[in-house]
Amino acid sequence: MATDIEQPEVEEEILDEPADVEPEDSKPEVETVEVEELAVEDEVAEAEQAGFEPDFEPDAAEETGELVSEESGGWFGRLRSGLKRSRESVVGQLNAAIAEFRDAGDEEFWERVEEILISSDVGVNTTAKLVAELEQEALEKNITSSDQLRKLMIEHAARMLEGPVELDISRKPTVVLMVGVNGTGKTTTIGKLVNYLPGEVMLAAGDTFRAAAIEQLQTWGERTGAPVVARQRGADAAAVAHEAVEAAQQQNADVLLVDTAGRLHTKINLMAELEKVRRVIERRIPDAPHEVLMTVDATTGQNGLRQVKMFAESVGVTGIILTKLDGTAKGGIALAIANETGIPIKMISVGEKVGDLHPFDAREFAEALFGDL
Ligand SMILES: Nc1nc2c(ncn2[C@@H]2O[C@H](COP(=O)(O)OP(=O)(O)OP(=O)(O)O)[C@@H](O)[C@H]2O)c(=O)[nH]1
Ligand SMILES: [Mg+2]
Repeated sequence: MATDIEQPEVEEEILDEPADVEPEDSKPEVETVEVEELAVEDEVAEAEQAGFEPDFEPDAAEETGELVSEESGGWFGRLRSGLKRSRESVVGQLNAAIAEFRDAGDEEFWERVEEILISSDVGVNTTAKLVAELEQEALEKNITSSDQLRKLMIEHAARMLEGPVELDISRKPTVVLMVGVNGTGKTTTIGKLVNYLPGEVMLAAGDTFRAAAIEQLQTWGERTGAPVVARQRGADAAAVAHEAVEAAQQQNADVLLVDTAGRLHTKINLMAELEKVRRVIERRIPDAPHEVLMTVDATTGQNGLRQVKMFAESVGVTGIILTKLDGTAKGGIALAIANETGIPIKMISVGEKVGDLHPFDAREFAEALFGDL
């Protein structure tokens, strides 16, 4: 799994506060970093593939015959198709259970619902809360039909998922720091965000660690017309961030999206490096980064919740982007994150293309999870 990719330890010096974040060894290069010519589409695709191990395997979806297509009803259709495997397993089970619902006083029924939700990554705590609320309201309202109960479930789940979804891009420049575990979709999401956001968007190649990471971001820059501030591989990520903020200010950009290297939430030194990137940005613009967005791969299950907690503690996450919802069997992690961290899910990603990034809609998400087939 991508979350298990080993990263060599970061050198000690990276943990030091930069006395001056403008080392002499390499000059900042805006849009002109030395990379091999990647003009040919095939080579571009190759560069994107190189150096990382995507943990979403299209083949897995193909096997189930559930590879989503554009005809499946827009992004909501894609989300539903993506969750279809879960609808056939987890939510399918839920549907079967709900279909037999008659009596809110039936303890066995609620136990069954609990079991199913836990197996859908909703997690023990959040499941307990959700089921207790549902049971109480179902009893109070004397609900006896499956349809009424399903509506109640959707309502409660939607309420749990609701939060401010808007990205705060009111500053000029607005600085957005993109963080997350390896392979969760940071760089791809940044590429998609260029198209999604209004105004002039600039990118910072803050992943100086992984092979081909800089090229991957530059390819997105070429595709979307966004300038990319980059240095050579191995450069100090904080220095890149510093220069990028400066360039965004000088060039009057509306938004600066700062990519970062994927890191395991459990690696203390790598998290410290990220904190340093944040501090350096803050030093240049005191209220920046204005958004710290964290990509969470929806296919990683409950581990996603632990990731969010650790990143939030370390760099203060302002919003979650839940990715790979087209490839997951379990969307319940959204409920766990919303309930247990209070950090809003702001966007979802249902594929690898530019148009696959969408604002999060709590009610629609709840309907996709708990709606009738
Ligand atoms: N199916 C699917 N694939 C996605 C989605 N988002 C990203 N991917 C793919 O996941 C893989 C990893 O995406 P990246 O954007 O490189 O992830 P990252 O977090 O930047 O990875 P590192 O920089 O290595 O930490 C790529 O193959 C992406 O195309 C999504 O919503 N659905
Ligand atoms: Mg990346």
